[in-house]
Amino acid sequence: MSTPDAGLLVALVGNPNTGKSTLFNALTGLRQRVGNYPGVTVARKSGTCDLGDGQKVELVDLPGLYSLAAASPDEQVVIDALSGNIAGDRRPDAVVLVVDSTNLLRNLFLASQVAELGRPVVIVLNQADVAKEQGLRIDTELLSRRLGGVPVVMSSAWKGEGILDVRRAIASAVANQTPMKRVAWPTNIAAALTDVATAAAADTGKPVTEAEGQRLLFDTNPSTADRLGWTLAQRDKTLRSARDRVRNSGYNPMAAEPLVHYAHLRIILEGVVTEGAGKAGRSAAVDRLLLHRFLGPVLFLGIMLGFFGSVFWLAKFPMAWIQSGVDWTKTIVAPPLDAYPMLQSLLADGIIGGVGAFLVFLPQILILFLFIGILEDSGYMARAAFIMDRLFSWCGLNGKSFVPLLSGFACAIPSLLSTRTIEDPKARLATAFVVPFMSCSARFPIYALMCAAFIGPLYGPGWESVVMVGMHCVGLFFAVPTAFVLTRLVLKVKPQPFVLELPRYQMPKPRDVLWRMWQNAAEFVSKAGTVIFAITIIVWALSYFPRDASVAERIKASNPTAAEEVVKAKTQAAYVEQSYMGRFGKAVQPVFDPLGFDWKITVGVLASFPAREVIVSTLGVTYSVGEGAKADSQHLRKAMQDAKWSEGPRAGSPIFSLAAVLALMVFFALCSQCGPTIATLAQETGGWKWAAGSFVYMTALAWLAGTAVYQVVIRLT
Ligand SMILES: Nc1nc2c(ncn2[C@@H]2O[C@H](COP(=O)(O)OP(=O)(O)OP(=O)(O)O)[C@@H](O)[C@H]2O)c(=O)[nH]1
Ligand SMILES: [Mg+2]
Repeated sequence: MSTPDAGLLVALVGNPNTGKSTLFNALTGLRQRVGNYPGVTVARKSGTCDLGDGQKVELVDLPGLYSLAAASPDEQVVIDALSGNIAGDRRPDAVVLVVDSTNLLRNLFLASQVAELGRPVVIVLNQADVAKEQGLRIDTELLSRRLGGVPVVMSSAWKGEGILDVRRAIASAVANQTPMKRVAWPTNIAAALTDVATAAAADTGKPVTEAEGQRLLFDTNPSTADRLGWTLAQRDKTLRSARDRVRNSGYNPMAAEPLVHYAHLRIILEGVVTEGAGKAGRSAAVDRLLLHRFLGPVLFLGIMLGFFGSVFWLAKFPMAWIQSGVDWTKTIVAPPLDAYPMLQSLLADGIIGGVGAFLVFLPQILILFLFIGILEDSGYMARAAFIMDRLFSWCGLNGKSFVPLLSGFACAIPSLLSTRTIEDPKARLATAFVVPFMSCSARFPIYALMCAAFIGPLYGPGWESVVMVGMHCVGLFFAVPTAFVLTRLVLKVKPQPFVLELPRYQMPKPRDVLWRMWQNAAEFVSKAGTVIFAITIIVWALSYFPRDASVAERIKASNPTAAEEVVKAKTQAAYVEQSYMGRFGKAVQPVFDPLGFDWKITVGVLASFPAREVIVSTLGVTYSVGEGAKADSQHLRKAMQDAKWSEGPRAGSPIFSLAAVLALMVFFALCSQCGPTIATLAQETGGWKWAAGSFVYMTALAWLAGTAVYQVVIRLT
C-alpha cells in the first residue's frame, strides 16, 4: 500500500476486456494475469512505471467496469481507488482510460463519467491493430481537441506498439493537469444535482463533490450515501423531490445520466471515426454455429471429449519418461543404503515413491493448462459460459456466475475471487458455494491415475476420455440442484439479467498461453517440494514405525520352508499392518467400508484433507512401503492392480474393483478436500459459517454418493 507522500499515482480504468492489464504489463514490466473474457482482474494491483524521462509513477491496474454506478464488489474497488477511499491510499494524480478502439461510443461513456471527477485524464485507444484490421481510421487529434485537449493516443498493448506514446501522454497529463471536457447538464438536472449535493453536505457535515452528487441522484445503489453517512431518513425526501424535478424536465431519472452522456459523446465523435475497407468481425458468423441451441452443446461436448482424449494421448510419452527417471533415481539411491534400511525406506519409498507418484502428472497438468489457455484466449471459454447459462439460469444463477464456475475447472481459488464480479450478494454467495464442486485440476491426477491403472487397461483408451468427462460432470450434476435449492429456497435470489459480454474471437497468443501454463506448472512443482513433500514424510514415518523385531521373527517362524523373498515380502507387509498408520487406518476403515475403501485408501483419503492431490503420493508411499525397498520396485499402478483384500468377506478379491475405482473418483469429485479453498470461501463470504457449511455438506455428499456408486456397481459387476 502506498503512503500519501510517495510519488505520483496513476490509475488504469476502462471497460472489461479492453486490455488494461496487458497495457499495465507493458508499462511496468510486470506479469499480471490477462485473459480474453470480461472480469479477469478483480482486485487492485500496482507497479512502477517509468514515464521515459526518468520520472517514475506508481501505476495501478483495476478491474474493468462499464459505469461508475458501482454494483459489484470488484467495481466498488475502482470507485474507491478513484476517490481515494481506501485507507492509506490517495486519489490518483491522473487517470488513464483504456478504450477499445473498435467501440468508442460505448467505451467513452465511462470516460465521460470519469471526467466528472475532474482528474487529469489520458485516453488510450487500445487494440489499434484490431481497429486497423476492421478498416477503422480514428482521428486522434480531432478527438483530443473535442475532449478539451486531453492526450489521446493509440496503442496495441499486446504487440507493444504505442507504449512510448502512452508514457509520454501520462507525463504530459500529469504536468499539464488538463481535465477532460465535461457534459453540460440540462438546467433542471443541474439544479437537482445542486439540491442533492447541498442537502447531503448539510446533513452529514462533510463536503460533497459534484461527482458524488451525481452518484447520489442517479444511482439506486446506496453505496455513496452509505459512505458519506447520509442516512435513509435524511436522504429520502431530498432524493424524491430532486428525482421528481428531473422527471418534470422530461427525463426518466434512472436513464437521464446515460442519455445526457451519450448525446454529448455523439457530438464529440462526429467525424472522428471513418470506416474504410476491412474485415468486419467474424465473430457473429462463427457464433451462429457455436452458440446454436442444439449444435452448440453438442459441439461443446465434442470439444471436451477431444480435449481429455488428447491430454491422455499427448502426455503418455513424457509421463513414461518421468516414470523412468523416478525409477532410475531409485536404483541409484537405494542400493548403497542397504546397510541403513530405515534411511533407504525413507528415501526410496517415502520421498521418491510419494513425490515421484505426484510428479508423474506434470505433463498432464501442462497439457491441461495449455488447452484451458487456448480455449480462454481464443474467446471460446466465454461462449461455453453462454451455453451453460441455459442450465444455470434454470437454477437461479446466470452467465455472470458461470465465468467463475468455468474457471473453477482450473482452480477454485481464483474462481472464488472472480465471484466479485457478481452484483447481487446472494447470487454471489450461492455461486461461491457451488464453485468447489467444479472439478479443479487438483482432482485431475486422481482421475488420471485411476483411468490409467484400471479404466484404460480394462476397457480401452476411448473409455478413459468418457470417464474423464463423466467425472468432470459429476460435480456439475450436484452443483445444479445445490444451486437451485440455495437460490430458490434458502437465499431467495432474485432472477438476474444476463450481462456477460462475449469477447472477440482471436488467435490464441502463444506468449499469454505459455505463460499461464508455465505458472501453473511452477505451482504444481513447488507443491511437490512443499505440501506433498511434508505430508509424504509424515505418512512414511507413520507407516514405517514402530518396527518391532518380534514381527520378523514371528513371520519367519510361521513360514519355515518359504523362500527368503517371500518371507521378506510378508515381513514388510506385516510391518506396515502393525505400524501407527496401519492401526489408525484399520480403526477408521469401517467408516469408508461402504465405499469399498481398504485401510490404505482410507489413510490416503484422510491425509488428503489439506489438499486432495495428496492421495496420489500417499498411495505411492503406502503401496511402496509394503513392497520393501527393492530397486525394481513396482510402479504404483501395478501395485494397485495386484492389491487384494487379505481378510473379511472380500478376502482374495481385488481391492480396486471397478466399483471401488468409480466410488473413489466420485468421492474425490465431490469431497471438499482443499484447505486454501475453505479459507478463501470464508474470506469471500465474510465468515466461517458458509465455509464450514460447505465442508460438511460436500464431505457428506461425497460419502453418500461414493457409497451409492460402490453398492450399485458391485452388484452389477
Ligand atoms: N489484438 C489485441 N488484443 C489485445 C490488445 N491488448 C489486449 N488484448 C487482448 O485482450 C484480452 C483482454 O486483455 P486484458 O489485459 O486481460 O484486459 P483487461 O482490460 O485487463 O480485462 P479485465 O481485467 O477483465 O477488465 C486479452 O486476450 C489480450 O491479449 C491489443 O492491443 N490488441
Ligand atoms: Mg485486467
